[in-house]
Amino acid sequence: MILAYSKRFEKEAFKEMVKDNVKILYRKTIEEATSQQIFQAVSYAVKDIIIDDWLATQEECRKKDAKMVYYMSMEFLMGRALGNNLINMMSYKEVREALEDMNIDLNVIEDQEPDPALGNGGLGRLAACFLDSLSTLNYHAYGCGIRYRYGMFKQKIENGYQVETPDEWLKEGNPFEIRREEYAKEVRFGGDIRFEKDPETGKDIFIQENYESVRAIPYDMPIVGYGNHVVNTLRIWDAEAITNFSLASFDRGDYHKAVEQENLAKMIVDVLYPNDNHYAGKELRLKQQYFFISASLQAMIAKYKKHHDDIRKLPEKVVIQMNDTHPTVAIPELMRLLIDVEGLDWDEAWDVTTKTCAYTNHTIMAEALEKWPVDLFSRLLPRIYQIVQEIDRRFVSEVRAKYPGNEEKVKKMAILWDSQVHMARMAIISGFSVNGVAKLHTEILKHQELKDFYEMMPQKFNNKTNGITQRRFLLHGNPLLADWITGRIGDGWITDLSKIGNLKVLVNDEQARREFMQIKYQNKVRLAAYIKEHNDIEVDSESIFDVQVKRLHEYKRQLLNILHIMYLYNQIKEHPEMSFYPRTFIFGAKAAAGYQRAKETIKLINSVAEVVNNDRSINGKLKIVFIEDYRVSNAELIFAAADVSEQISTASKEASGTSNMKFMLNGVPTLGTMDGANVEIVEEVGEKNAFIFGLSSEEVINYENNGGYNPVDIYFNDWELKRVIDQLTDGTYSDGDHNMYRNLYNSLLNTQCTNRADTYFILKDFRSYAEAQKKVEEAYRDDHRWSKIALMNTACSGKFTSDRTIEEYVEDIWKLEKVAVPSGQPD
Ligand code: B1N
Repeated sequence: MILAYSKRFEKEAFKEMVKDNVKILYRKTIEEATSQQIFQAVSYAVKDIIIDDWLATQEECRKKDAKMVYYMSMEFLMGRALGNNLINMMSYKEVREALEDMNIDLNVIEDQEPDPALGNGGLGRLAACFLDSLSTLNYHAYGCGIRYRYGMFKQKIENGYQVETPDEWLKEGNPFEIRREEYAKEVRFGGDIRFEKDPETGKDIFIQENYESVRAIPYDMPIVGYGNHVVNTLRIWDAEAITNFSLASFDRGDYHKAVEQENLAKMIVDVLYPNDNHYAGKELRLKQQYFFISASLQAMIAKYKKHHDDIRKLPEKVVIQMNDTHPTVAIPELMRLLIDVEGLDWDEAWDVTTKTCAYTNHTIMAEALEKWPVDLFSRLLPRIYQIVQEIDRRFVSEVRAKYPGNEEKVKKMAILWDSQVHMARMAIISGFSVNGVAKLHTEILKHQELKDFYEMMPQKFNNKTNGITQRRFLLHGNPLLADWITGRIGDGWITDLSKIGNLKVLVNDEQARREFMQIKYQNKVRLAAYIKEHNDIEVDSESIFDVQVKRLHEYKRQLLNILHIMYLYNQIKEHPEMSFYPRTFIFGAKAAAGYQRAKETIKLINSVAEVVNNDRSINGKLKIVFIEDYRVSNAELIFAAADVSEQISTASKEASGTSNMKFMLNGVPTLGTMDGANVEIVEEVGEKNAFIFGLSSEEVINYENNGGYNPVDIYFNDWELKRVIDQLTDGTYSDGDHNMYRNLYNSLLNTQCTNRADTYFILKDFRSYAEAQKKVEEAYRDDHRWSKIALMNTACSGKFTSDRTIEEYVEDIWKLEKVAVPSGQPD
C-alpha cells in the first residue's frame, strides 16, 4: 500500500528534522538529548507537517463556504496527541523506524507526553472521540473549551487512600498548540446595566458599567483526520488580565483593581472541576462557563462576518452543539451579541438562536442538574440574566396559553423557578434539538425526566447513541489485534467499522480463534508487566482479567464488585477444595475530591486487596489490583488486555457508558445490567455472548416511584451476604477498626443516613450478579466457547464507532456537507 503521507515522511529528511529541532530547542545533539527533549523535537517535526494540511483545510472550507459545527464543551479528554497524530497521518510505522535508526524507541518517546486530561470521564472523552471522527469524516468543525492550567488531578494511592496531586500538564510546554494572540476577546463580568434610547433608531441600548473583565486568548490544537489531510481545530481559551490602565492610575487607587483583574484571570482557567455527574454550584464554575462561551461566540460571529454580511443567515453556516448544560449560557449570550452588538430585534435574534443551538443531555442523575441561584447568576451576568428573564417570560405565557389553569406545568417547566435558573429547561426551550446518548436513556428522558417537554415539543427529541473512535482504542491501543484484523479482512475497518462484521465468518474457524486468543494473551502479559512495575504485584496472565475502570460513583456500583470479591474470598477460604478458576480483579477509578463514600470505596478495594493478595493459603486464586491514576493512556493497555467488562450500574442510571464499547471492540464480553448502551451492545452481540443480570430500568424506576425497597429483609435472609456486609464493620479489612467503613455499611442498611437505604439496589442485585459471575467462570473454562464469545464481541462492535454517531448528528441535527482537502502539497 502506498501511504498518503509517505512522500513527506521521507525517512532521512524526518531524521534530519528531529536532529535540527533538538539542536535549535536545546543546543544538544540527539545523543545528548533526554527522552523528553526528543519527544518535543519529534512533536515539533510532526506539527510542522500537520501545519500545511491545517492551512489547506481552512482554505478549502473557506472556498466551499461549508457549514460548520461548534462543539461547545467544558471538557475535552484528549489523551496523548503524538501517537494519535502519527496514526491518523498513517505514518506511525515509518516514524517508529526512523527513530529506531537513531536508537530511539517510539514507545518511550510517547510515554514522555503528559496526558492532556481536560476532562473527568465519559463526557469529556466523548467530545475527544467526536473531534477525531469529525476530521476523519471530512466535516468542518471547531471544538471550543478551556485551557485549564491544571487538568484532572493525578491520583496517588497512599496507604490505600486516594491522594490528589495537581496535574501540571503544561510544565514542559505543549508542542502541538499555537497561541493565537490576534483572536483575543474581552469577556465582562458583573457591574450594572443601564439603558438608553438610541436617538437615531429609537431602540434601547444596553450599557454595562463598573464591570470586571478579562482577556480571553485562544490556543489552537490540530485535530488530524485519518488519512484524509483534514485538520480541524480544538480551540481552548486562556485568560489574562486586561492591563490597559496607565501607570498614573496606580496613584489613583486603581492598583487594587488591577491586581484583582490579574487574580480573576488567573483563577478562571486555573483548574478543571473534578466532578463527574455532580453539580457543585460554585461561582467560579459559572465564570468559567461564561468565559469560554462568550469568547467562542464572539470569535464565531467575527469569523462568520468575514465572508457573510447578513447575520440573520447565521444558521445556514453554523450550528452549535452544547455538550450537556455546562455551555448553555451560549443561548442568552448569543441573544445578547445579536441584539446588543449586531443590532437585531428580539424576534430576529430569537429566530437565529433557536435555529443554531442544539443540546445533548448526558445524565438523569438529580445531583448533576445545573440550577444556578438567581442572585448569584444575576450578579455575575446582569445582562444575560435580563435576557433569560425575557426568554422565560415569553415561554411561561406560551405554557399558560397551552395549558390554561395548569400551574403545575409552569412549576415543572419554567426556566426561573424557586429562585433558580434551570439550565436544562433553558436549553430545551431555546434549542431546536434535544438528544439523549443511548436508546434507553432517550426513552427515559422522553417518558420520565423530561416528559412535560416531550409532550409539548416532541419534534425536538432524538437519540444519538454514543460511540468511540477505533483509531485510538484499537489501531493505536491494540496494535497486535489491529494488524491481525487487517491481515484477515483488510484495513477498511479503520474508517468504516461496519466492516469489522466480516470477522463473523471466522467464528467457526478454530485457527483464527486461537490466534485471536493468543493476541489477548500477549496483551495480558503486557498489562501484567505494567502492573508489576506500578503495583509490584505479580498477576497470573492465565487468570481471568476481570476489569472495572471508570469514575468512582455510587451508581456505578464498584461497591457491588468488591462485596462480591469479599464473598468469593470467604468461599475459597471456607471450601479450599472447591474448584475455582483463578481471577484477577482490576479496578481503576478516580473519586471526586470531596466525595466521601467514593473515597471510602477506594480504600476498601485496596484493603481487601492487601488481605487477599497476601493470603498464601488461597494459592493465588484471587488477585486484586487497583491501577493508580486511571487515564486515557493506561486505559488503552487495559482494554486490550481485559477478559471481562464490568458494566454494573443500577439500571436507568448510566446514560450510555462508553468504556463498555471500548471493551467490546477489544473482544471483551459485557458483564452488566440492562442499562445505557449495554442494551444495544446485547442487541448487537446476542444474549449468549454477554452476561446480563439485575433489575431492569422499569423495575428500578418503579421502586423509586414507590418509596424504594427494604434491604434489611435481604440482609437477614441471606447469611452469606450478611456476613460480607458485617465484615465492613468487624475489622476484617481494617486492622480491627470498626468504623473505617461505617459509612458504606450505613449506606446499605441504615435509613437514617440516607433518605433511602441502599439507594443503588446493591443488595437487591447481589445474588443475580453472583450468578452471572458463575456463568462467566463456566464459559471461560470452555476455551472453545470463550474464544467464540470474545471474537463475536469484536466482530459485532461495528455500531459503536463514533463515526456512526457523528454521521447521525450530521444527518439529523447539523446538516453539514463534506469537505475534501487535496493531498498534493508542493514538494
Ligand atoms: O456522559 C457519558 C455517558 O456515557 C455516561 O453514561 C455519563 O455518565 C456521562 C457533570 C457529567 N453525564 N454527565 C456527566 C460530567 C461532568 C460534570 O461536571 C456531569 N458525565 C456524563 C457520555 O455521554
